[in-house]
Amino acid sequence: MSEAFPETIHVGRPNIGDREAFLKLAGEMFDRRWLSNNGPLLQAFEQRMAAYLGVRHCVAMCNGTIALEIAIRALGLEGEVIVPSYTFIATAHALHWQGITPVFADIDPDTHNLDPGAVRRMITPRTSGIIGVHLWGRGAPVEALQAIADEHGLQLMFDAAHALGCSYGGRMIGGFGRAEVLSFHATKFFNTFEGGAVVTNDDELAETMRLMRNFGFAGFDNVIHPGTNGKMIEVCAAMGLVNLDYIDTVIEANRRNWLAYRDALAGIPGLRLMPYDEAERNNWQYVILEVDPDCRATRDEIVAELHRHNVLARKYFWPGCHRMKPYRDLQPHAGLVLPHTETVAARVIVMPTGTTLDPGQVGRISAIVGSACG
Ligand code: T4K
Repeated sequence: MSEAFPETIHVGRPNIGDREAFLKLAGEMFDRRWLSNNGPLLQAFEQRMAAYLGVRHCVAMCNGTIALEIAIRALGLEGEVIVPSYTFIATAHALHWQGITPVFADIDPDTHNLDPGAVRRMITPRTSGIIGVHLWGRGAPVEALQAIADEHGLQLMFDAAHALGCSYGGRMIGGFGRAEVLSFHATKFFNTFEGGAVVTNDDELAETMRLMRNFGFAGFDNVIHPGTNGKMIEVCAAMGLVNLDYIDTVIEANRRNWLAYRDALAGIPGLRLMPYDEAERNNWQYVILEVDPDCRATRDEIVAELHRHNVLARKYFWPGCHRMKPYRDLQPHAGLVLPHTETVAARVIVMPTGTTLDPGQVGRISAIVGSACG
Protein backbone atom coordinates (compact mmCIF):
# COMPACT_ATOMS: atom_id res chain seq x y z
CA MET A 1 0.00 0.00 0.00
CA SER A 2 1.70 3.25 -1.09
CA GLU A 3 1.79 6.31 1.16
CA ALA A 4 -0.04 9.52 0.29
CA PHE A 5 2.19 12.42 -0.71
CA PRO A 6 2.59 14.84 2.23
CA GLU A 7 1.96 17.82 -0.08
CA THR A 8 -0.59 17.90 -2.87
CA ILE A 9 0.82 17.21 -6.32
CA HIS A 10 -1.08 19.36 -8.83
CA VAL A 11 -1.50 19.27 -12.56
CA GLY A 12 -0.41 22.71 -13.72
CA ARG A 13 2.05 23.70 -11.01
CA PRO A 14 3.67 26.88 -12.39
CA ASN A 15 7.15 26.72 -13.91
CA ILE A 16 9.05 29.77 -12.69
CA GLY A 17 12.34 30.90 -14.22
CA ASP A 18 15.15 32.99 -12.71
CA ARG A 19 13.63 34.87 -9.74
CA GLU A 20 16.56 37.31 -9.46
CA ALA A 21 16.21 38.26 -13.12
CA PHE A 22 12.47 38.76 -12.62
CA LEU A 23 12.97 40.95 -9.53
CA LYS A 24 15.54 43.04 -11.41
CA LEU A 25 13.09 43.68 -14.25
CA ALA A 26 10.32 44.44 -11.73
CA GLY A 27 12.61 46.91 -9.91
CA GLU A 28 13.41 48.71 -13.16
CA MET A 29 9.69 48.82 -13.90
CA PHE A 30 9.01 50.51 -10.55
CA ASP A 31 11.75 53.05 -11.23
CA ARG A 32 10.22 53.87 -14.61
CA ARG A 33 6.73 54.09 -13.13
CA TRP A 34 5.39 52.54 -16.31
CA LEU A 35 3.18 49.65 -15.31
CA SER A 36 0.91 49.00 -18.28
CA ASN A 37 -0.17 50.07 -21.76
CA ASN A 38 2.46 49.16 -24.31
CA GLY A 39 5.44 49.58 -21.96
CA PRO A 40 9.02 48.63 -22.81
CA LEU A 41 8.81 45.18 -21.21
CA LEU A 42 5.69 44.38 -23.22
CA GLN A 43 7.33 45.47 -26.44
CA ALA A 44 10.45 43.44 -25.71
CA PHE A 45 8.34 40.42 -24.82
CA GLU A 46 6.25 40.65 -28.00
CA GLN A 47 9.36 40.90 -30.15
CA ARG A 48 11.04 37.94 -28.52
CA MET A 49 7.92 35.79 -28.66
CA ALA A 50 7.35 36.60 -32.34
CA ALA A 51 10.98 35.74 -33.10
CA TYR A 52 10.75 32.48 -31.14
CA LEU A 53 7.70 31.42 -33.16
CA GLY A 54 8.93 32.80 -36.48
CA VAL A 55 5.82 34.99 -36.97
CA ARG A 56 5.52 38.65 -37.91
CA HIS A 57 3.35 39.74 -34.99
CA CYS A 58 2.71 38.83 -31.38
CA VAL A 59 -0.09 40.88 -29.82
CA ALA A 60 0.08 40.11 -26.10
CA MET A 61 -3.08 40.27 -24.00
CA CYS A 62 -4.22 39.94 -20.39
CA ASN A 63 -5.23 36.28 -20.85
CA GLY A 64 -5.89 33.67 -23.51
CA THR A 65 -9.68 34.00 -23.34
CA ILE A 66 -9.65 37.74 -24.13
CA ALA A 67 -7.09 36.99 -26.87
CA LEU A 68 -9.55 34.47 -28.36
CA GLU A 69 -12.40 36.99 -28.15
CA ILE A 70 -10.38 39.73 -29.80
CA ALA A 71 -9.13 37.44 -32.59
CA ILE A 72 -12.69 36.19 -33.22
CA ARG A 73 -13.94 39.79 -33.48
CA ALA A 74 -11.03 41.00 -35.57
CA LEU A 75 -11.69 38.20 -38.06
CA GLY A 76 -15.35 39.25 -38.25
CA LEU A 77 -16.72 35.86 -37.22
CA GLU A 78 -20.48 35.73 -36.82
CA GLY A 79 -23.43 33.34 -36.98
CA GLU A 80 -21.96 29.87 -36.42
CA VAL A 81 -18.36 28.82 -35.90
CA ILE A 82 -17.24 25.20 -35.87
CA VAL A 83 -15.15 24.13 -32.87
CA PRO A 84 -14.37 20.91 -31.07
CA SER A 85 -16.38 20.20 -27.93
CA TYR A 86 -13.37 18.37 -26.53
CA THR A 87 -11.46 21.48 -25.43
CA PHE A 88 -11.31 23.86 -22.48
CA ILE A 89 -14.60 25.73 -22.05
CA ALA A 90 -12.96 29.06 -23.01
CA THR A 91 -12.84 28.06 -26.69
CA ALA A 92 -16.64 27.82 -26.78
CA HIS A 93 -17.26 30.68 -24.35
CA ALA A 94 -15.21 33.14 -26.42
CA LEU A 95 -17.78 32.65 -29.21
CA HIS A 96 -20.95 32.43 -27.12
CA TRP A 97 -19.93 35.56 -25.15
CA GLN A 98 -20.07 37.47 -28.44
CA GLY A 99 -23.43 36.10 -29.59
CA ILE A 100 -21.87 33.56 -31.95
CA THR A 101 -23.05 29.93 -31.86
CA PRO A 102 -20.29 27.39 -31.28
CA VAL A 103 -21.15 24.38 -33.42
CA PHE A 104 -19.41 21.32 -32.03
CA ALA A 105 -17.72 18.91 -34.42
CA ASP A 106 -16.38 15.52 -33.44
CA ILE A 107 -12.72 14.60 -32.97
CA ASP A 108 -10.44 11.88 -34.21
CA PRO A 109 -10.25 9.42 -31.28
CA ASP A 110 -6.54 8.79 -31.88
CA THR A 111 -5.31 12.39 -32.00
CA HIS A 112 -8.11 14.06 -29.94
CA ASN A 113 -8.08 16.84 -32.56
CA LEU A 114 -10.88 17.91 -34.91
CA ASP A 115 -11.87 15.35 -37.52
CA PRO A 116 -12.01 17.22 -40.88
CA GLY A 117 -14.84 14.95 -42.11
CA ALA A 118 -16.91 15.87 -39.06
CA VAL A 119 -16.16 19.57 -39.63
CA ARG A 120 -17.49 19.32 -43.18
CA ARG A 121 -20.72 17.77 -41.94
CA MET A 122 -21.39 20.70 -39.59
CA ILE A 123 -21.14 23.47 -42.22
CA THR A 124 -24.39 25.41 -42.80
CA PRO A 125 -25.16 28.66 -44.63
CA ARG A 126 -24.60 30.49 -41.29
CA THR A 127 -21.06 29.15 -40.79
CA SER A 128 -18.43 31.89 -40.86
CA GLY A 129 -15.36 30.12 -39.56
CA ILE A 130 -13.53 27.22 -37.96
CA ILE A 131 -11.46 27.30 -34.80
CA GLY A 132 -9.10 24.34 -34.64
CA VAL A 133 -7.50 23.51 -31.29
CA HIS A 134 -3.99 22.01 -31.14
CA LEU A 135 -5.03 19.87 -28.22
CA TRP A 136 -2.32 18.71 -25.82
CA GLY A 137 0.22 20.55 -28.02
CA ARG A 138 -0.29 18.14 -30.92
CA GLY A 139 -1.01 19.93 -34.17
CA ALA A 140 -4.59 19.90 -35.48
CA PRO A 141 -4.98 18.71 -39.13
CA VAL A 142 -3.99 22.11 -40.48
CA GLU A 143 -3.94 21.38 -44.24
CA ALA A 144 -7.29 19.59 -44.26
CA LEU A 145 -8.94 22.36 -42.24
CA GLN A 146 -7.41 25.02 -44.49
CA ALA A 147 -8.72 23.19 -47.57
CA ILE A 148 -12.25 23.12 -46.09
CA ALA A 149 -12.02 26.81 -45.15
CA ASP A 150 -10.83 27.76 -48.66
CA GLU A 151 -13.48 25.66 -50.35
CA HIS A 152 -16.34 27.22 -48.34
CA GLY A 153 -14.97 30.76 -47.94
CA LEU A 154 -14.56 30.38 -44.16
CA GLN A 155 -12.08 31.99 -41.81
CA LEU A 156 -9.68 29.61 -40.06
CA MET A 157 -7.96 30.33 -36.78
CA PHE A 158 -6.44 28.15 -34.09
CA ASP A 159 -6.60 27.94 -30.34
CA ALA A 160 -2.95 27.15 -29.64
CA ALA A 161 -3.25 27.54 -25.86
CA HIS A 162 -1.46 24.21 -25.33
CA ALA A 163 0.98 24.40 -28.18
CA LEU A 164 3.67 26.97 -27.44
CA GLY A 165 7.02 25.48 -28.39
CA CYS A 166 5.45 22.79 -30.61
CA SER A 167 5.72 22.29 -34.34
CA TYR A 168 3.45 20.78 -36.96
CA GLY A 169 4.96 19.37 -40.15
CA GLY A 170 8.28 20.85 -38.99
CA ARG A 171 6.85 24.39 -38.79
CA MET A 172 6.40 26.14 -35.45
CA ILE A 173 2.76 26.34 -34.40
CA GLY A 174 1.83 30.04 -34.34
CA GLY A 175 1.86 30.76 -38.06
CA PHE A 176 -1.10 28.66 -39.21
CA GLY A 177 -4.53 29.94 -40.27
CA ARG A 178 -5.19 33.66 -40.12
CA ALA A 179 -4.25 33.81 -36.45
CA GLU A 180 -3.33 31.57 -33.54
CA VAL A 181 -4.10 32.20 -29.88
CA LEU A 182 -1.75 31.35 -27.02
CA SER A 183 -2.42 31.15 -23.28
CA PHE A 184 0.23 32.04 -20.72
CA HIS A 185 -1.90 31.13 -17.71
CA ALA A 186 -0.07 30.14 -14.51
CA THR A 187 -0.82 26.48 -15.16
CA LYS A 188 0.54 26.45 -18.70
CA PHE A 189 3.95 25.16 -19.70
CA PHE A 190 5.03 28.81 -20.08
CA ASN A 191 3.36 31.48 -17.95
CA THR A 192 3.16 35.23 -17.47
CA PHE A 193 1.08 34.76 -14.27
CA GLU A 194 -2.04 35.36 -16.40
CA GLY A 195 -1.62 36.22 -20.05
CA GLY A 196 -2.15 35.30 -23.64
CA ALA A 197 -1.45 36.49 -27.16
CA VAL A 198 -2.65 36.40 -30.70
CA VAL A 199 0.13 35.63 -33.16
CA THR A 200 -0.29 36.22 -36.87
CA ASN A 201 1.54 37.00 -40.08
CA ASP A 202 -1.23 39.39 -41.14
CA ASP A 203 -0.12 43.04 -40.67
CA GLU A 204 -3.59 44.54 -40.92
CA LEU A 205 -5.13 42.04 -38.52
CA ALA A 206 -2.36 42.66 -35.99
CA GLU A 207 -2.93 46.41 -36.20
CA THR A 208 -6.68 45.97 -35.66
CA MET A 209 -6.09 43.75 -32.62
CA ARG A 210 -3.62 46.23 -31.12
CA LEU A 211 -6.36 48.86 -31.34
CA MET A 212 -9.00 46.52 -29.96
CA ARG A 213 -6.99 45.57 -26.88
CA ASN A 214 -6.68 49.27 -25.90
CA PHE A 215 -10.27 50.50 -26.31
CA GLY A 216 -9.62 51.39 -29.96
CA PHE A 217 -7.38 54.34 -29.04
CA ALA A 218 -5.09 55.76 -31.74
CA GLY A 219 -3.23 58.36 -29.70
CA PHE A 220 -4.72 60.65 -27.06
CA ASP A 221 -8.42 61.50 -27.30
CA ASN A 222 -8.93 59.61 -30.54
CA VAL A 223 -10.87 56.36 -30.62
CA ILE A 224 -11.02 54.88 -34.11
CA HIS A 225 -12.24 51.35 -33.40
CA PRO A 226 -14.54 49.53 -30.97
CA GLY A 227 -12.42 47.92 -28.31
CA THR A 228 -11.98 46.54 -24.85
CA ASN A 229 -9.27 46.35 -22.21
CA GLY A 230 -7.14 43.38 -23.19
CA LYS A 231 -3.76 44.81 -22.27
CA MET A 232 -0.95 42.73 -20.80
CA ILE A 233 0.65 44.58 -17.88
CA GLU A 234 4.40 45.14 -17.51
CA VAL A 235 4.92 42.78 -14.59
CA CYS A 236 3.43 39.97 -16.68
CA ALA A 237 5.68 40.84 -19.60
CA ALA A 238 8.66 40.73 -17.19
CA MET A 239 7.66 37.20 -16.18
CA GLY A 240 7.33 36.32 -19.86
CA LEU A 241 10.83 37.57 -20.65
CA VAL A 242 12.31 35.58 -17.77
CA ASN A 243 10.36 32.45 -18.62
CA LEU A 244 11.39 32.62 -22.28
CA ASP A 245 14.92 31.95 -21.02
CA TYR A 246 13.57 29.00 -19.05
CA ILE A 247 11.64 27.25 -21.84
CA ASP A 248 14.33 24.71 -22.71
CA THR A 249 14.73 23.72 -19.05
CA VAL A 250 10.98 23.16 -18.75
CA ILE A 251 10.86 21.12 -21.95
CA GLU A 252 13.72 18.95 -20.69
CA ALA A 253 12.01 18.38 -17.31
CA ASN A 254 8.71 17.54 -19.01
CA ARG A 255 10.39 15.15 -21.42
CA ARG A 256 12.24 13.39 -18.60
CA ASN A 257 9.00 13.01 -16.65
CA TRP A 258 7.10 11.78 -19.70
CA LEU A 259 9.74 9.09 -20.33
CA ALA A 260 9.59 8.08 -16.65
CA TYR A 261 5.80 7.68 -16.91
CA ARG A 262 6.22 5.66 -20.10
CA ASP A 263 8.68 3.26 -18.50
CA ALA A 264 6.78 2.93 -15.22
CA LEU A 265 3.35 2.39 -16.78
CA ALA A 266 4.43 0.03 -19.56
CA GLY A 267 2.66 -3.32 -19.47
CA ILE A 268 -0.42 -2.33 -17.45
CA PRO A 269 -3.27 -3.85 -19.47
CA GLY A 270 -5.82 -1.34 -20.71
CA LEU A 271 -3.70 1.76 -20.03
CA ARG A 272 -2.20 3.83 -22.85
CA LEU A 273 0.08 6.82 -22.65
CA MET A 274 -0.56 9.15 -25.59
CA PRO A 275 2.69 9.32 -27.56
CA TYR A 276 4.52 12.39 -28.88
CA ASP A 277 5.80 12.52 -32.44
CA GLU A 278 9.57 12.77 -32.00
CA ALA A 279 9.85 14.20 -35.52
CA GLU A 280 8.16 17.38 -34.24
CA ARG A 281 9.14 19.92 -31.59
CA ASN A 282 7.08 19.24 -28.47
CA ASN A 283 6.67 20.92 -25.09
CA TRP A 284 5.89 17.52 -23.48
CA GLN A 285 3.49 19.32 -21.14
CA TYR A 286 0.53 16.98 -21.41
CA VAL A 287 0.88 13.51 -19.97
CA ILE A 288 -2.30 11.91 -21.27
CA LEU A 289 -3.32 8.49 -19.95
CA GLU A 290 -6.21 6.70 -21.65
CA VAL A 291 -8.07 4.02 -19.74
CA ASP A 292 -9.66 1.39 -21.97
CA PRO A 293 -12.58 -0.89 -21.03
CA ASP A 294 -10.24 -3.89 -20.57
CA CYS A 295 -8.36 -2.12 -17.77
CA ARG A 296 -9.03 -3.66 -14.35
CA ALA A 297 -10.01 -0.24 -12.96
CA THR A 298 -12.19 2.47 -14.42
CA ARG A 299 -10.88 5.93 -15.22
CA ASP A 300 -12.77 7.37 -12.26
CA GLU A 301 -11.46 4.70 -9.87
CA ILE A 302 -7.88 5.48 -10.89
CA VAL A 303 -8.43 9.23 -10.46
CA ALA A 304 -10.08 8.66 -7.05
CA GLU A 305 -7.11 6.53 -5.94
CA LEU A 306 -4.67 9.23 -7.07
CA HIS A 307 -6.66 11.90 -5.22
CA ARG A 308 -6.64 9.74 -2.06
CA HIS A 309 -2.86 9.81 -2.32
CA ASN A 310 -2.83 13.60 -2.73
CA VAL A 311 -2.14 13.51 -6.45
CA LEU A 312 -4.68 15.82 -8.13
CA ALA A 313 -4.73 14.20 -11.57
CA ARG A 314 -7.43 15.81 -13.75
CA LYS A 315 -10.18 14.59 -16.07
CA TYR A 316 -9.69 17.36 -18.64
CA PHE A 317 -11.88 18.01 -20.70
CA TRP A 318 -14.63 15.88 -19.29
CA PRO A 319 -17.57 15.88 -19.99
CA GLY A 320 -16.98 18.00 -23.13
CA CYS A 321 -18.25 21.56 -23.64
CA HIS A 322 -21.52 20.31 -25.11
CA ARG A 323 -22.41 18.68 -21.81
CA MET A 324 -21.69 21.79 -19.72
CA LYS A 325 -24.87 23.60 -18.67
CA PRO A 326 -24.77 26.65 -20.97
CA TYR A 327 -24.37 24.50 -24.09
CA ARG A 328 -26.44 21.55 -22.87
CA ASP A 329 -29.35 23.97 -22.41
CA LEU A 330 -28.90 25.45 -25.89
CA GLN A 331 -28.04 22.29 -27.80
CA PRO A 332 -29.40 19.31 -25.82
CA HIS A 333 -28.86 16.84 -28.66
CA ALA A 334 -25.32 17.87 -29.67
CA GLY A 335 -23.92 14.63 -28.24
CA LEU A 336 -25.63 12.58 -30.95
CA VAL A 337 -23.00 13.66 -33.48
CA LEU A 338 -20.08 13.57 -31.01
CA PRO A 339 -19.53 9.86 -30.30
CA HIS A 340 -15.72 10.08 -30.23
CA THR A 341 -15.79 13.19 -28.04
CA GLU A 342 -17.91 11.33 -25.51
CA THR A 343 -15.73 8.20 -25.54
CA VAL A 344 -12.44 10.09 -25.28
CA ALA A 345 -13.72 12.46 -22.57
CA ALA A 346 -14.66 9.42 -20.48
CA ARG A 347 -11.26 7.73 -20.72
CA VAL A 348 -8.62 10.49 -20.31
CA ILE A 349 -6.57 11.29 -17.23
CA VAL A 350 -4.14 14.21 -17.30
CA MET A 351 -1.16 13.49 -15.07
CA PRO A 352 1.07 16.00 -13.27
CA THR A 353 4.44 17.02 -14.69
CA GLY A 354 6.70 20.08 -14.91
CA THR A 355 9.79 21.38 -13.15
CA THR A 356 8.30 20.83 -9.69
CA LEU A 357 8.17 17.07 -10.26
CA ASP A 358 11.06 14.64 -10.66
CA PRO A 359 11.21 11.14 -12.16
CA GLY A 360 11.36 9.59 -8.66
CA GLN A 361 7.99 11.14 -7.84
CA VAL A 362 6.70 10.08 -11.26
CA GLY A 363 7.67 6.52 -10.30
CA ARG A 364 5.67 6.76 -7.05
CA ILE A 365 2.67 8.27 -8.82
CA SER A 366 2.83 5.51 -11.44
CA ALA A 367 2.96 2.89 -8.67
CA ILE A 368 -0.33 4.27 -7.31
CA VAL A 369 -1.84 3.93 -10.80
CA GLY A 370 -0.40 0.43 -11.08
CA SER A 371 -1.87 -0.72 -7.77
CA ALA A 372 -5.25 0.86 -8.64
CA CYS A 373 -5.20 -1.32 -11.76
CA GLY A 374 -4.52 -4.44 -9.72
N1 T4K B 1 -8.05 27.38 -24.77
C1 T4K B 1 -7.60 26.26 -24.21
C2 T4K B 1 -7.49 25.02 -25.04
C3 T4K B 1 -7.20 26.26 -22.86
O1 T4K B 1 -6.75 25.12 -22.29
C4 T4K B 1 -7.30 27.46 -22.11
C5 T4K B 1 -6.94 27.48 -20.72
C6 T4K B 1 -7.77 28.62 -22.77
C7 T4K B 1 -8.14 28.53 -24.10
C8 T4K B 1 -7.94 29.93 -22.07
O2 T4K B 1 -6.73 30.53 -21.71
P1 T4K B 1 -6.68 31.49 -20.36
O3 T4K B 1 -7.78 32.49 -20.50
O4 T4K B 1 -6.83 30.61 -19.15
O5 T4K B 1 -5.31 32.13 -20.50
C9 T4K B 1 -7.10 25.71 -16.02
C10 T4K B 1 -6.67 27.11 -16.39
O6 T4K B 1 -7.37 28.12 -15.67
C11 T4K B 1 -6.79 27.40 -17.84
O7 T4K B 1 -5.86 28.42 -18.13
C12 T4K B 1 -6.43 26.20 -18.70
N2 T4K B 1 -6.72 26.40 -20.10
C13 T4K B 1 -7.18 24.97 -18.25
C14 T4K B 1 -6.80 23.76 -19.03
O8 T4K B 1 -6.89 24.71 -16.92
P2 T4K B 1 -8.55 25.04 -14.00
O9 T4K B 1 -9.88 25.52 -13.57
O10 T4K B 1 -8.27 23.60 -14.00
O11 T4K B 1 -7.35 25.84 -13.27
P3 T4K B 1 -7.04 26.03 -11.76
O12 T4K B 1 -6.86 27.48 -11.51
O13 T4K B 1 -8.02 25.26 -10.94
O14 T4K B 1 -5.62 25.35 -11.59
C15 T4K B 1 -5.38 24.00 -11.88
C16 T4K B 1 -4.39 23.39 -10.90
O15 T4K B 1 -3.17 24.11 -10.93
C17 T4K B 1 -4.87 23.41 -9.48
O16 T4K B 1 -4.94 22.07 -9.06
C18 T4K B 1 -3.83 24.14 -8.68
C19 T4K B 1 -2.69 24.39 -9.62
N3 T4K B 1 -2.25 25.78 -9.55
C20 T4K B 1 -3.05 26.73 -10.12
C21 T4K B 1 -2.66 28.05 -10.08
C22 T4K B 1 -3.54 29.11 -10.71
C23 T4K B 1 -1.07 26.09 -8.93
O17 T4K B 1 -0.38 25.22 -8.39
N4 T4K B 1 -0.67 27.40 -8.92
C24 T4K B 1 -1.41 28.40 -9.46
O18 T4K B 1 -1.00 29.57 -9.45
O19 T4K B 1 -8.38 25.64 -15.46
